[in-house]
Amino acid sequence: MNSIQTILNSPRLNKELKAVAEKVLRKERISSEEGILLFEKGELGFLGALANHIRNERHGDKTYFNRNFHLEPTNVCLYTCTFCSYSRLIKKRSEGWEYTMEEMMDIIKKYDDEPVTEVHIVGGVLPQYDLKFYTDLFRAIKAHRPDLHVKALTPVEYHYIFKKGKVSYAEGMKLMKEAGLDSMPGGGAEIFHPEIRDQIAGGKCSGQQWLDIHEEWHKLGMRSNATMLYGHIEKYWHRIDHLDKLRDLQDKTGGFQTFIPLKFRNQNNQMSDVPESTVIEDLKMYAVARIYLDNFDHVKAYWPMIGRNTAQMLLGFGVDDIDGTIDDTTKIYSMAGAEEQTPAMSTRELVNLIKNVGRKPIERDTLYNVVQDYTDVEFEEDKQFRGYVSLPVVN
Ligand code: V47
Ligand code: SF4
Repeated sequence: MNSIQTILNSPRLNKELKAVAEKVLRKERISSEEGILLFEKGELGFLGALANHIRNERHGDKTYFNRNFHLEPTNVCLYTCTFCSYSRLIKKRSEGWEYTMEEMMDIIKKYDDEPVTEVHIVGGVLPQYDLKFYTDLFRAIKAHRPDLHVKALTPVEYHYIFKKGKVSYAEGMKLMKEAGLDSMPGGGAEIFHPEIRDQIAGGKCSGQQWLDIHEEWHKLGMRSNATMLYGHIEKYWHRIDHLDKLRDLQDKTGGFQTFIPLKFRNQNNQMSDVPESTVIEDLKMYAVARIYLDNFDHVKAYWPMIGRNTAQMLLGFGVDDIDGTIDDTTKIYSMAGAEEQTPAMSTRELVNLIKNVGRKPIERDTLYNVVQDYTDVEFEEDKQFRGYVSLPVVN
Protein backbone atom coordinates (compact mmCIF):
# COMPACT_ATOMS: atom_id res chain seq x y z
CA MET A 1 0.00 0.00 0.00
CA ASN A 2 1.21 3.54 -0.76
CA SER A 3 2.13 5.78 2.14
CA ILE A 4 -0.07 8.79 2.78
CA GLN A 5 2.78 11.12 1.75
CA THR A 6 3.05 9.47 -1.68
CA ILE A 7 -0.70 9.86 -2.17
CA LEU A 8 -0.65 13.50 -1.02
CA ASN A 9 2.02 14.26 -3.63
CA SER A 10 -0.05 12.78 -6.44
CA PRO A 11 -1.31 15.42 -8.91
CA ARG A 12 -4.43 13.26 -9.37
CA LEU A 13 -5.65 13.82 -5.80
CA ASN A 14 -8.81 15.91 -5.46
CA LYS A 15 -7.98 19.25 -3.76
CA GLU A 16 -10.74 18.99 -1.15
CA LEU A 17 -9.60 15.52 -0.12
CA LYS A 18 -6.02 16.70 0.06
CA ALA A 19 -7.10 19.48 2.44
CA VAL A 20 -8.93 16.96 4.66
CA ALA A 21 -5.90 14.67 4.75
CA GLU A 22 -3.60 17.56 5.65
CA LYS A 23 -5.94 18.49 8.47
CA VAL A 24 -5.87 14.91 9.78
CA LEU A 25 -2.07 14.84 9.60
CA ARG A 26 -1.98 18.08 11.63
CA LYS A 27 -4.24 16.25 14.14
CA GLU A 28 -7.11 18.66 13.58
CA ARG A 29 -10.65 17.37 13.87
CA ILE A 30 -12.62 16.96 10.63
CA SER A 31 -16.20 18.18 10.26
CA SER A 32 -19.27 16.13 9.39
CA GLU A 33 -19.24 17.61 5.85
CA GLU A 34 -15.65 16.45 5.48
CA GLY A 35 -16.63 13.02 6.79
CA ILE A 36 -19.33 12.73 4.13
CA LEU A 37 -16.82 13.90 1.51
CA LEU A 38 -14.50 11.03 2.49
CA PHE A 39 -17.29 8.53 1.86
CA GLU A 40 -18.43 10.14 -1.38
CA LYS A 41 -15.15 11.00 -3.05
CA GLY A 42 -12.40 9.15 -1.18
CA GLU A 43 -10.84 6.34 -3.20
CA LEU A 44 -9.98 3.18 -1.35
CA GLY A 45 -6.20 3.65 -1.64
CA PHE A 46 -6.42 7.17 -0.22
CA LEU A 47 -8.73 6.25 2.69
CA GLY A 48 -6.70 3.15 3.48
CA ALA A 49 -3.40 5.03 3.55
CA LEU A 50 -4.81 7.74 5.83
CA ALA A 51 -6.49 5.28 8.21
CA ASN A 52 -3.41 3.06 8.26
CA HIS A 53 -1.25 6.07 9.09
CA ILE A 54 -3.44 6.86 12.12
CA ARG A 55 -3.51 3.21 13.20
CA ASN A 56 0.27 2.92 12.94
CA GLU A 57 0.83 6.16 14.84
CA ARG A 58 -1.39 4.94 17.68
CA HIS A 59 -0.48 1.27 17.84
CA GLY A 60 2.43 0.49 15.51
CA ASP A 61 2.00 -3.12 14.39
CA LYS A 62 0.27 -4.18 17.60
CA THR A 63 -2.94 -6.06 16.86
CA TYR A 64 -5.15 -7.04 19.74
CA PHE A 65 -7.36 -10.05 20.38
CA ASN A 66 -8.78 -11.64 23.48
CA ARG A 67 -9.91 -15.02 24.68
CA ASN A 68 -13.57 -14.86 25.49
CA PHE A 69 -16.78 -16.79 25.15
CA HIS A 70 -20.34 -15.73 24.49
CA LEU A 71 -23.37 -16.52 26.60
CA GLU A 72 -26.76 -15.91 24.96
CA PRO A 73 -29.53 -16.22 27.58
CA THR A 74 -32.22 -16.51 24.92
CA ASN A 75 -32.79 -16.26 21.18
CA VAL A 76 -36.38 -15.09 21.62
CA CYS A 77 -37.12 -11.38 21.79
CA LEU A 78 -40.00 -9.01 22.40
CA TYR A 79 -38.70 -6.60 19.81
CA THR A 80 -38.94 -6.96 16.08
CA CYS A 81 -35.81 -5.44 14.54
CA THR A 82 -36.14 -6.09 10.83
CA PHE A 83 -32.44 -6.95 10.39
CA CYS A 84 -32.43 -9.52 13.18
CA SER A 85 -32.68 -13.22 12.56
CA TYR A 86 -34.17 -13.77 16.03
CA SER A 87 -37.15 -11.47 16.01
CA ARG A 88 -39.49 -13.77 14.13
CA LEU A 89 -39.08 -16.41 16.83
CA ILE A 90 -41.30 -14.65 19.38
CA LYS A 91 -44.28 -16.11 17.50
CA LYS A 92 -42.74 -19.57 17.68
CA ARG A 93 -41.29 -19.36 21.15
CA SER A 94 -41.06 -23.12 21.54
CA GLU A 95 -38.45 -23.27 18.78
CA GLY A 96 -36.05 -21.08 20.74
CA TRP A 97 -34.14 -21.44 23.99
CA GLU A 98 -34.62 -19.55 27.27
CA TYR A 99 -31.91 -20.52 29.74
CA THR A 100 -32.55 -20.60 33.46
CA MET A 101 -30.02 -19.31 35.99
CA GLU A 102 -28.77 -22.88 36.55
CA GLU A 103 -28.34 -23.49 32.82
CA MET A 104 -26.38 -20.27 32.43
CA MET A 105 -24.12 -21.13 35.34
CA ASP A 106 -23.55 -24.58 33.79
CA ILE A 107 -22.33 -22.84 30.62
CA ILE A 108 -20.04 -20.57 32.67
CA LYS A 109 -18.64 -23.61 34.49
CA LYS A 110 -17.84 -25.36 31.19
CA TYR A 111 -15.03 -22.80 30.81
CA ASP A 112 -13.57 -23.34 34.29
CA ASP A 113 -10.33 -24.83 32.99
CA GLU A 114 -10.05 -22.57 29.94
CA PRO A 115 -7.74 -19.53 29.93
CA VAL A 116 -10.56 -17.15 28.96
CA THR A 117 -10.58 -13.66 30.48
CA GLU A 118 -14.06 -12.48 29.50
CA VAL A 119 -17.66 -13.61 29.17
CA HIS A 120 -19.73 -11.58 26.69
CA ILE A 121 -23.43 -11.84 27.58
CA VAL A 122 -26.05 -10.67 25.10
CA GLY A 123 -29.29 -12.04 23.68
CA GLY A 124 -32.98 -11.26 23.25
CA VAL A 125 -35.23 -9.28 25.61
CA LEU A 126 -37.89 -11.20 27.59
CA PRO A 127 -39.89 -10.31 30.75
CA GLN A 128 -38.40 -13.03 32.97
CA TYR A 129 -34.94 -11.57 32.47
CA ASP A 130 -35.50 -8.60 34.74
CA LEU A 131 -33.33 -6.46 36.97
CA LYS A 132 -33.22 -9.07 39.73
CA PHE A 133 -32.43 -11.89 37.34
CA TYR A 134 -29.43 -10.13 35.89
CA THR A 135 -28.05 -8.80 39.18
CA ASP A 136 -28.35 -12.36 40.58
CA LEU A 137 -26.58 -13.73 37.49
CA PHE A 138 -23.68 -11.27 37.71
CA ARG A 139 -23.29 -11.99 41.43
CA ALA A 140 -23.33 -15.75 40.81
CA ILE A 141 -20.66 -15.46 38.09
CA LYS A 142 -18.43 -13.32 40.30
CA ALA A 143 -18.88 -15.66 43.28
CA HIS A 144 -17.88 -18.60 41.10
CA ARG A 145 -15.01 -16.96 39.17
CA PRO A 146 -14.11 -13.48 40.44
CA ASP A 147 -11.41 -12.84 37.81
CA LEU A 148 -13.74 -13.42 34.84
CA HIS A 149 -14.60 -10.03 33.28
CA VAL A 150 -18.36 -9.69 32.83
CA LYS A 151 -19.10 -7.68 29.65
CA ALA A 152 -22.84 -7.78 29.51
CA LEU A 153 -26.07 -6.48 28.00
CA THR A 154 -26.75 -3.32 26.06
CA PRO A 155 -28.98 -0.27 26.57
CA VAL A 156 -31.69 -2.30 24.80
CA GLU A 157 -31.95 -4.65 27.80
CA TYR A 158 -31.09 -1.98 30.38
CA HIS A 159 -33.75 0.45 29.17
CA TYR A 160 -36.33 -2.35 29.33
CA ILE A 161 -35.40 -3.71 32.78
CA PHE A 162 -34.91 -0.30 34.41
CA LYS A 163 -38.30 0.87 33.16
CA LYS A 164 -39.93 -2.32 34.40
CA GLY A 165 -38.07 -2.10 37.73
CA LYS A 166 -38.96 1.60 38.06
CA VAL A 167 -35.39 2.81 38.53
CA SER A 168 -33.61 5.64 36.73
CA TYR A 169 -30.75 4.92 34.34
CA ALA A 170 -28.29 6.27 36.93
CA GLU A 171 -29.68 4.09 39.74
CA GLY A 172 -29.94 1.06 37.47
CA MET A 173 -26.35 1.24 36.25
CA LYS A 174 -25.16 1.65 39.84
CA LEU A 175 -27.01 -1.54 40.81
CA MET A 176 -25.39 -3.35 37.88
CA LYS A 177 -21.93 -2.19 38.91
CA GLU A 178 -22.53 -3.32 42.50
CA ALA A 179 -23.66 -6.73 41.23
CA GLY A 180 -20.41 -7.27 39.29
CA LEU A 181 -20.90 -5.85 35.80
CA ASP A 182 -17.44 -4.88 34.54
CA SER A 183 -18.16 -3.34 31.16
CA MET A 184 -20.79 -2.91 28.50
CA PRO A 185 -20.52 -4.21 24.91
CA GLY A 186 -21.38 -1.93 22.02
CA GLY A 187 -24.56 -3.56 20.69
CA GLY A 188 -28.02 -2.11 20.15
CA ALA A 189 -26.69 1.10 18.58
CA GLU A 190 -27.69 0.23 15.00
CA ILE A 191 -28.21 3.68 13.40
CA PHE A 192 -29.10 6.43 15.88
CA HIS A 193 -30.97 8.73 13.49
CA PRO A 194 -34.75 8.22 13.88
CA GLU A 195 -35.30 8.38 10.12
CA ILE A 196 -33.59 4.98 9.87
CA ARG A 197 -33.94 3.67 13.43
CA ASP A 198 -37.74 3.89 13.33
CA GLN A 199 -37.76 1.63 10.25
CA ILE A 200 -35.40 -1.09 11.48
CA ALA A 201 -35.13 -1.14 15.27
CA GLY A 202 -38.46 -2.78 16.16
CA GLY A 203 -39.54 -0.43 18.98
CA LYS A 204 -36.47 -0.78 21.18
CA CYS A 205 -34.68 2.12 22.91
CA SER A 206 -34.01 5.28 20.92
CA GLY A 207 -30.58 6.46 19.84
CA GLN A 208 -30.62 9.12 22.55
CA GLN A 209 -31.55 6.57 25.23
CA TRP A 210 -28.68 4.36 24.06
CA LEU A 211 -26.29 7.30 24.47
CA ASP A 212 -27.77 8.32 27.85
CA ILE A 213 -27.28 4.84 29.33
CA HIS A 214 -23.65 4.73 28.17
CA GLU A 215 -23.16 8.20 29.64
CA GLU A 216 -24.46 7.06 33.05
CA TRP A 217 -22.18 4.03 32.93
CA HIS A 218 -19.16 6.18 32.06
CA LYS A 219 -19.99 8.55 34.91
CA LEU A 220 -19.40 5.63 37.26
CA GLY A 221 -15.84 5.47 35.90
CA MET A 222 -16.63 2.41 33.79
CA ARG A 223 -15.87 1.54 30.15
CA SER A 224 -17.94 0.42 27.19
CA ASN A 225 -17.82 -0.13 23.44
CA ALA A 226 -19.85 1.30 20.58
CA THR A 227 -21.09 -0.20 17.33
CA MET A 228 -22.91 0.88 14.18
CA LEU A 229 -24.91 -1.42 11.91
CA TYR A 230 -24.08 -0.26 8.38
CA GLY A 231 -24.70 -1.26 4.80
CA HIS A 232 -28.49 -1.52 4.60
CA ILE A 233 -30.94 1.36 4.02
CA GLU A 234 -28.90 4.16 5.59
CA LYS A 235 -27.14 6.91 3.64
CA TYR A 236 -23.60 8.15 4.23
CA TRP A 237 -24.87 11.14 6.18
CA HIS A 238 -26.70 8.85 8.65
CA ARG A 239 -23.41 7.06 9.28
CA ILE A 240 -21.60 10.35 9.90
CA ASP A 241 -24.43 11.56 12.15
CA HIS A 242 -23.98 8.35 14.18
CA LEU A 243 -20.19 8.74 14.39
CA ASP A 244 -20.64 12.39 15.35
CA LYS A 245 -22.87 11.53 18.31
CA LEU A 246 -20.33 8.98 19.51
CA ARG A 247 -17.47 11.45 19.12
CA ASP A 248 -19.41 14.06 21.12
CA LEU A 249 -20.17 11.68 23.98
CA GLN A 250 -16.57 10.50 24.00
CA ASP A 251 -15.43 14.14 24.34
CA LYS A 252 -17.69 14.42 27.37
CA THR A 253 -16.85 11.15 29.18
CA GLY A 254 -13.85 9.40 27.59
CA GLY A 255 -15.54 6.11 28.51
CA PHE A 256 -15.57 4.36 25.12
CA GLN A 257 -12.76 1.95 24.38
CA THR A 258 -13.53 0.60 20.95
CA PHE A 259 -15.66 1.29 17.92
CA ILE A 260 -16.95 -1.73 15.99
CA PRO A 261 -18.64 -1.23 12.61
CA LEU A 262 -21.04 -4.15 12.05
CA LYS A 263 -21.73 -5.14 8.45
CA PHE A 264 -25.41 -5.89 7.85
CA ARG A 265 -25.88 -9.55 6.88
CA ASN A 266 -29.05 -10.38 5.03
CA GLN A 267 -29.91 -14.03 5.59
CA ASN A 268 -32.93 -15.27 7.56
CA ASN A 269 -34.36 -11.88 8.41
CA GLN A 270 -36.99 -9.44 7.13
CA MET A 271 -34.41 -7.48 5.17
CA SER A 272 -33.24 -10.31 2.95
CA ASP A 273 -34.12 -8.27 -0.13
CA VAL A 274 -31.56 -5.61 0.86
CA PRO A 275 -28.21 -6.46 -0.76
CA GLU A 276 -25.13 -6.68 1.44
CA SER A 277 -22.35 -4.12 1.08
CA THR A 278 -19.35 -4.97 -1.10
CA VAL A 279 -15.94 -5.65 0.43
CA ILE A 280 -14.74 -2.30 -0.99
CA GLU A 281 -17.56 -0.53 0.90
CA ASP A 282 -16.60 -2.45 4.05
CA LEU A 283 -12.97 -1.36 3.82
CA LYS A 284 -14.06 2.24 3.25
CA MET A 285 -16.41 2.14 6.24
CA TYR A 286 -13.68 1.02 8.63
CA ALA A 287 -11.17 3.50 7.22
CA VAL A 288 -13.57 6.46 7.55
CA ALA A 289 -14.43 5.40 11.11
CA ARG A 290 -10.73 5.36 12.02
CA ILE A 291 -10.26 8.82 10.49
CA TYR A 292 -13.42 10.37 11.95
CA LEU A 293 -13.27 9.03 15.51
CA ASP A 294 -10.14 10.88 16.56
CA ASN A 295 -10.92 10.35 20.25
CA PHE A 296 -11.39 6.56 20.15
CA ASP A 297 -8.34 4.43 20.94
CA HIS A 298 -9.40 1.32 19.05
CA VAL A 299 -11.31 0.21 15.97
CA LYS A 300 -12.31 -3.43 16.01
CA ALA A 301 -13.29 -5.86 13.25
CA TYR A 302 -15.51 -8.56 14.68
CA TRP A 303 -14.33 -11.45 12.53
CA PRO A 304 -17.28 -13.86 12.96
CA MET A 305 -19.43 -11.16 11.39
CA ILE A 306 -17.19 -9.63 8.72
CA GLY A 307 -15.35 -12.82 7.78
CA ARG A 308 -11.74 -13.75 8.51
CA ASN A 309 -10.33 -12.71 5.17
CA THR A 310 -11.86 -9.24 5.31
CA ALA A 311 -10.84 -8.93 8.98
CA GLN A 312 -7.27 -9.70 7.93
CA MET A 313 -7.34 -7.08 5.16
CA LEU A 314 -8.85 -4.53 7.56
CA LEU A 315 -5.63 -4.57 9.60
CA GLY A 316 -4.33 -2.27 6.84
CA PHE A 317 -7.43 -0.03 6.92
CA GLY A 318 -7.39 1.32 10.46
CA VAL A 319 -8.29 -1.76 12.48
CA ASP A 320 -6.08 -2.74 15.43
CA ASP A 321 -8.31 -5.34 17.12
CA ILE A 322 -10.04 -8.47 15.85
CA ASP A 323 -11.95 -9.50 18.97
CA GLY A 324 -11.84 -12.97 20.44
CA THR A 325 -11.10 -16.59 19.86
CA ILE A 326 -14.54 -18.01 20.16
CA ASP A 327 -15.13 -21.72 20.06
CA ASP A 328 -18.83 -21.36 19.41
CA THR A 329 -19.71 -18.58 16.98
CA THR A 330 -22.54 -16.53 18.39
CA LYS A 331 -25.77 -17.74 17.00
CA ILE A 332 -27.11 -14.27 16.14
CA TYR A 333 -24.54 -13.94 13.38
CA SER A 334 -24.45 -17.47 12.08
CA MET A 335 -28.23 -17.24 11.70
CA ALA A 336 -27.79 -14.02 9.72
CA GLY A 337 -25.40 -15.71 7.32
CA ALA A 338 -21.91 -15.05 8.63
CA GLU A 339 -19.04 -17.56 8.82
CA GLU A 340 -21.36 -20.55 8.72
CA GLN A 341 -18.83 -22.98 7.35
CA THR A 342 -15.99 -22.20 9.75
CA PRO A 343 -17.41 -21.07 13.07
CA ALA A 344 -14.37 -21.45 15.31
CA MET A 345 -10.96 -19.81 15.37
CA SER A 346 -8.31 -21.04 17.76
CA THR A 347 -5.65 -18.83 19.32
CA ARG A 348 -3.09 -20.39 16.94
CA GLU A 349 -5.20 -19.55 13.89
CA LEU A 350 -5.83 -16.02 15.08
CA VAL A 351 -2.16 -15.40 15.85
CA ASN A 352 -1.12 -16.74 12.42
CA LEU A 353 -3.78 -14.65 10.69
CA ILE A 354 -2.26 -11.51 12.28
CA LYS A 355 1.37 -12.52 11.66
CA ASN A 356 0.70 -13.36 8.02
CA VAL A 357 0.12 -9.68 7.30
CA GLY A 358 3.21 -8.59 9.21
CA ARG A 359 1.52 -7.40 12.39
CA LYS A 360 2.21 -8.23 16.04
CA PRO A 361 -0.43 -10.33 17.81
CA ILE A 362 -1.12 -9.20 21.37
CA GLU A 363 -3.58 -11.03 23.58
CA ARG A 364 -5.35 -8.43 25.72
CA ASP A 365 -7.91 -8.46 28.47
CA THR A 366 -11.14 -6.49 28.04
CA LEU A 367 -9.52 -3.26 29.25
CA TYR A 368 -6.55 -3.64 26.87
CA ASN A 369 -4.03 -4.75 29.48
CA VAL A 370 -1.53 -7.07 27.77
CA VAL A 371 -2.06 -10.73 28.69
CA GLN A 372 0.57 -12.12 26.29
CA ASP A 373 2.65 -10.81 23.41
CA TYR A 374 2.71 -13.52 20.72
CA THR A 375 5.20 -11.75 18.44
CA ASP A 376 7.96 -14.27 19.13
CA VAL A 377 5.79 -17.27 19.92
CA GLU A 378 6.17 -19.77 17.10
CA PHE A 379 3.15 -21.82 16.19
CA GLU A 380 3.23 -24.40 13.46
CA GLU A 381 2.24 -22.72 10.20
CA ASP A 382 -1.49 -22.84 9.76
CA LYS A 383 -2.18 -24.10 6.27
CA GLN A 384 -5.65 -22.62 6.29
CA PHE A 385 -4.49 -19.03 6.63
CA ARG A 386 -1.89 -17.91 4.13
CA GLY A 387 -2.56 -14.44 2.83
CA TYR A 388 -5.93 -13.07 1.97
CA VAL A 389 -7.56 -15.71 -0.17
CA SER A 390 -7.73 -18.95 1.68
CA LEU A 391 -10.96 -20.20 3.17
CA PRO A 392 -14.34 -20.44 1.50
CA VAL A 393 -16.03 -17.92 3.77
CA VAL A 394 -19.38 -16.39 3.01
CA ASN A 395 -18.28 -12.92 1.94
O1 V47 B 1 -26.82 -4.63 18.02
C1 V47 B 1 -27.93 -8.30 14.64
C2 V47 B 1 -26.01 -6.74 15.27
C3 V47 B 1 -25.32 -6.42 17.39
C4 V47 B 1 -27.48 -8.55 12.52
O2 V47 B 1 -18.77 -4.69 22.16
C5 V47 B 1 -26.47 -7.78 13.11
O3 V47 B 1 -17.12 -6.06 21.96
C6 V47 B 1 -25.43 -7.62 11.09
O4 V47 B 1 -22.84 -5.43 19.37
N1 V47 B 1 -26.37 -8.32 10.46
C7 V47 B 1 -24.87 -7.12 18.66
N2 V47 B 1 -25.45 -7.33 12.40
C8 V47 B 1 -23.40 -7.54 18.62
C9 V47 B 1 -22.47 -6.54 19.15
C10 V47 B 1 -21.05 -6.91 19.43
C11 V47 B 1 -20.44 -7.98 18.81
C12 V47 B 1 -19.12 -8.26 19.11
C13 V47 B 1 -18.40 -7.53 20.02
C14 V47 B 1 -19.03 -6.47 20.65
C15 V47 B 1 -18.27 -5.69 21.66
C16 V47 B 1 -20.35 -6.13 20.35
O5 V47 B 1 -25.35 -7.35 16.32
C17 V47 B 1 -26.70 -5.84 17.37
C18 V47 B 1 -26.88 -5.65 15.88
O6 V47 B 1 -26.34 -4.41 15.49
N3 V47 B 1 -26.78 -7.64 14.40
N4 V47 B 1 -28.38 -8.87 13.50
C19 V47 B 1 -27.41 -8.80 11.12
N5 V47 B 1 -28.38 -9.46 10.48
FE1 SF4 C 1 -34.20 -8.34 19.86
FE2 SF4 C 1 -31.69 -7.49 19.61
FE3 SF4 C 1 -32.82 -8.98 17.65
FE4 SF4 C 1 -33.64 -6.47 18.03
S1 SF4 C 1 -31.54 -7.12 17.40
S2 SF4 C 1 -34.96 -8.28 17.76
S3 SF4 C 1 -33.48 -6.26 20.26
S4 SF4 C 1 -32.35 -9.66 19.74
